[in-house]
Amino acid sequence: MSALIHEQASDELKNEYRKNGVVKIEQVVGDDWLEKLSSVADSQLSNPGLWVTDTNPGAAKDRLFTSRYRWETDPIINDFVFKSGVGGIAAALMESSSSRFYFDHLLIKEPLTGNPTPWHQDVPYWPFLGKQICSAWVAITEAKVADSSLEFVRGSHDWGSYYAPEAFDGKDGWASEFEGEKCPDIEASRTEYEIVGFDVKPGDAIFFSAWIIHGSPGNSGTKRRAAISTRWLGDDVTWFPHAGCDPTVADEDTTSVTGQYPADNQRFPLIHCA
Ligand SMILES: O=C(O)CCC(=O)C(=O)O
Repeated sequence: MSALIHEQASDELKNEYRKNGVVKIEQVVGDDWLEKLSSVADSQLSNPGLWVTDTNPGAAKDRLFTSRYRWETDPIINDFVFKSGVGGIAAALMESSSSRFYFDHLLIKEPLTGNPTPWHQDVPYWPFLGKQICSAWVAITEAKVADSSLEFVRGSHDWGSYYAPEAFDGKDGWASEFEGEKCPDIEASRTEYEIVGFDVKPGDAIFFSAWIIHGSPGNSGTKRRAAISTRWLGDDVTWFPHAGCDPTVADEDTTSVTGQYPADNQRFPLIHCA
């Protein structure tokens, strides 16, 4: 099934997204995309790009690997961003007339990876403000909550919180320049929160607000867990560079002006417009 079929997300899905901050949509992309995305995962693991986190370079086990911002140079990722249709679904769920693209994020956990993805909110990592910011996390492989899939604190996108970003590999990187409140230790007090997780099959997508608290365990399974998250900006978004945010696109790289809508077609291309 093609993502274009979902472009006008149903009212039910929009309501669920508005209320919970997250929805899963099955079979958003088909085998043609999955084959290409798997080949990108393989080639990134052996020949990583510029913006990489890698806890165990070269290893086939116990390795958390992420690679960001490949869309400008990798033709498969570029095609996926412009042609897969996920940007249209993102706009529909955010109830935005448009979506601009921010960046792509390949996320791989090899078998028996210890590193969890820490519980976090995305928006403090990024140089934007606005309620209409979301991710489309597309599963390239199967993933189960028990082993490696994503979990969310339902409704936390509406808490009005803005918690400090934390590096996925636990190291002191750019995120540590942020000064602010830490995300509560959700893992230590799971019963105090309404946690919802999603088992996924290859091609399923989880769309979630950049404000929702989410995380994942390592990978206790025996197979690779791989996904690609693409990041989408809606009508109400403004440019907000700040200390501790992702340096892939910094203030000097864009024509965007602080406090204004980021109409920079080079850096943040308009992918969907009603
Ligand atoms: O795949 C993961 O474990 C983390 C994904 C995530 O945090 C994101 O896409 O924002």
